[in-house]
Amino acid sequence: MAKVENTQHVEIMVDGGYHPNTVTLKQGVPATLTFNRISDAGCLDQVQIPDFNVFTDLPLGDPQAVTIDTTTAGEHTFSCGMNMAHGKIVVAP
Ligand SMILES: [Cu+2]
Repeated sequence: MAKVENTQHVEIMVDGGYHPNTVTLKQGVPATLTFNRISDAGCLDQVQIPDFNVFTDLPLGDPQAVTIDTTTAGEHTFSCGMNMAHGKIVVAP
């Protein structure tokens, strides 16, 4: 019997950009992204993921967890509050 992973978790460092800036998640497995802003560089004090109605402030040095709905396969962009720095979430089977 194949091993079943029942959660997935990715940490994204925010330091003037997003590292990594593309995150691949397995469809159907509950997912959490943690945005950890470690630098004051740039204007990344808020992250938005419009497809999931996420608009979260990122206090410096205070990691923020965001739950991602992986029910449906697809691609979703995220960005800073001013839509200047970008990243992408890929939900794939
Ligand atoms: Cu910005």
